[in-house]
Order: sequence, then structure tokens, then C-alpha cells
Amino acid sequence: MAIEKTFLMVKPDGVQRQVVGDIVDRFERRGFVLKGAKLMVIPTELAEKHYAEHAERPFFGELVDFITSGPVFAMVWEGENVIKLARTMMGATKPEESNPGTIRGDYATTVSHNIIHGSDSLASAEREISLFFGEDLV
Ligand code: RTP
Ligand code: MG
Repeated sequence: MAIEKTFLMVKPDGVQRQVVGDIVDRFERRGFVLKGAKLMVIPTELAEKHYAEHAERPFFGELVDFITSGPVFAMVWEGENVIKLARTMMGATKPEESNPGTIRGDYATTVSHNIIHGSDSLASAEREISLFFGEDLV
């Protein structure tokens, strides 16, 4: 299994609830390596690019409004199989499907405010790292 990088982001609800430290701790304890991180408010244009795959969905406006509503904590993590393992650690998108012990299963009660984003494939990871941190970190 190759060493990969993934893009993870504590969403505005997670920053507001002060779970950034817990989330960083979970990935460090699992053995992954933090390669980049920044607290930032996402400009609307970047949010629309980041979530471009959902542009035609009815919740797109709400999604962009939410992700730009306050600071997020954007991160790049490295490790073996990190893209898939981070998604497992995050838990399912919908609160009724996210298991206790996962980040969403421990903190999230609504689908729209679900604490964390993670890249869902190698192509997404490369695209998202490049969007938020530039080509050098990909
Ligand atoms: P994310 O991209 O944020 O990591 O979440 P995900 O892969 O688990 O889920 P995705 O299908 O990519 O959806 C992106 C975000 O859109 C919101 N959503 N709202 N109202 C709805 O039915 C609905 N469905 C999805 C969620 O906040 C989801 O994280
Ligand atoms: Mg997604």
C-alpha cells in the first residue's frame, strides 16, 4: 500500500465547538503525519470550487453558505492508505449512519453540520490539496 496524502478540514461547526485538538489528536494517535495546516475563512469562490461536484444539488447554496460561515481548520495528512482510513475515522455523512467512536458519530447530529470534511479519492485529494495549499504539498 502506497504512502498517500489526504485533505481534511474541520468545518466551522467543529472549530466553534473547539474539537480541533481532539481531531488532530485522533490522526496523530493513529500514526499519520501532519504535513500542513491553517485556520482560514474560505472565500466563496474557493468554496464553490471545492464543492463543485455538488453544484447541481438542491443543498449546494446552503453548503457553500455554511462552509464559508466561519473559520475552518484545513489540513494535509500523510500515511499509508490515509485517504480511506481517514474517511473511516470520520464516519458516515448522515448522522443516523455514523457509528459511535467515529468523529461524526461522536459529535454530529445533522447532515449539513457534520464537523469534518475528508477527500474521498486520490484524485479528490490531489485536487483539494492543490486548491488549499498549492501544488508543492500534493
Ligand atoms: P464532505 O465532502 O463534506 O467530506 O462530506 P461527504 O463526502 O461525506 O459527503 P458528500 O456527499 O460529499 O456531501 C458533501 C456535504 O454536503 C452536505 N450534504 N447535505 N442536505 C443534504 O441532503 C446533504 N447531503 C450532503 C453534507 O454536509 C456533506 O458533508
Ligand atoms: Mg465529499
